Amino acid sequence: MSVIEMVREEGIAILTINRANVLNALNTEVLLELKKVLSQIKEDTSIKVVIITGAGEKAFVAGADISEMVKQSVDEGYRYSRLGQEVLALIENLPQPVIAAVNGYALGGGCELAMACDMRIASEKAKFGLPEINLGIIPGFGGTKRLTELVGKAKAMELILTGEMIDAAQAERLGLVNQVVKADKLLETAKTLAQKIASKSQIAVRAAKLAVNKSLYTDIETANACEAGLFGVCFASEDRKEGMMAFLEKRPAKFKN
Ligand code: CO8
Repeated sequence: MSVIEMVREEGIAILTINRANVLNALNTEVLLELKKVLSQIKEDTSIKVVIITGAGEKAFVAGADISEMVKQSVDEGYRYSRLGQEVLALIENLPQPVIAAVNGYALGGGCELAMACDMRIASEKAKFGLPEINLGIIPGFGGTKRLTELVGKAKAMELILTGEMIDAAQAERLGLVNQVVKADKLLETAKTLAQKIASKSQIAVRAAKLAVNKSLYTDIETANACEAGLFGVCFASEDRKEGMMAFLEKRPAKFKN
């Protein structure tokens, strides 16, 4: 059985990281497989939204695979870190929105993976943390930047410097997750969110994701220029005409793209 399982439900692709016996720890095989699957999804316009979750009851992903890392040379560790960063950038830059359905432990590289997704729905059982400091290292898959952006410097510092875990309710209060739900409602909630997004104009959805992402790493003038360009693309679309006509005719819009 593959370490990444993909199930398609209409326009939604559900990816499950499948190494439950080691709490879905990310080894090189998982990262390379994720890279392959995500590269295929990127080109597949029939997939409108992606959900990423972990196999089993206990973990989303409990981090990079420590038993693999312990054997790595400095050079191998560097390349491993760059591979992880590349995969997470692929998620962030995927045209389709990506939802993390966090079913349990999201630690270290697993928390970093969840943070690279556009939204996070967490089960009540989920736990988040960047415990790398306890291993004598620091986050290596972009976590210092993404956590700081999501929760602000002081809390990011506290979590990174103590390595302590927080529960789903604390993660929600910090703005690290969008919503916390009962464990047995997790996938259903993620799918409902995905279906809602999949029902919109996909030109507008992709433009919105790109505009929000670009705004994070640039100044307001550049962000506004980028937004205006993407707004123009939406404005030129058939979906824009349909969306506005449907409003005026008091009926649901039927988007084509
Ligand atoms: N890597 C490898 N194996 C793991 C990992 C992991 N990250 N996490 C759990 N496992 C394995 C355990 O070794 C155990 O295997 P076995 O049954 O063969 O003994 C199995 O999964 C079940 O785990 P536990 O028995 O430990 O389960 P518990 O319920 O007692 O504890 C915890 C659950 C608290 C999640 C615990 O497993 C734990 O602390 N795991 C490690 C968490 C961690 O430190 N994660 C961060 C790793 S470092 C990282 O992610 C860096 C990312 C950037 C890398 C940059 C590259 C250089």
